[in-house]
Amino acid sequence: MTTEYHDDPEEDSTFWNQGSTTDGCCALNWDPFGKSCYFFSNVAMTWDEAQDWCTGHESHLVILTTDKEWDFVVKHSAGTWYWVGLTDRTGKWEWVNHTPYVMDRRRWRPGQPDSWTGHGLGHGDEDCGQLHSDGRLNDLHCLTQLRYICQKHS
Ligand SMILES: [Ca+2]
Repeated sequence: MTTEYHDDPEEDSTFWNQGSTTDGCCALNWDPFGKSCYFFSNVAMTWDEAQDWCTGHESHLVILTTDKEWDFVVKHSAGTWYWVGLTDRTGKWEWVNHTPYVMDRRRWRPGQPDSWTGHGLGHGDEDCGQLHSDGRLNDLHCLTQLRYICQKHS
């Protein structure tokens, strides 16, 4: 006797909803949240190399706008340092899509950003934004090798 599995509409809808329509579909190793997919890297590289990697994968270094996005990313990044898509190389902090960053002190570690120059990494101060292990921001020299978070709009 054959099963009626394939004729059961509930089974079908369960199957189709597994990707979750509100979260969209994400590639393997990319995590869905809201209308985006996020990639938390396991390897470390400079800020520019990280942004190039993201761009090569149809994404960009993560842009954090809403409290919900912050909560999601901080939860997934806890305990590790990651590059995010924030830099003040042009003289003012902005996101990688060139939208201005509105300074929000509660998102930064105490005393940061400090544009520190004692990093020993050569020319310049700290111009690139990093999510610290405590979920708050710090500025680091862009040549520092860190893991990174890419964001892709699904
Ligand atoms: Ca700093």
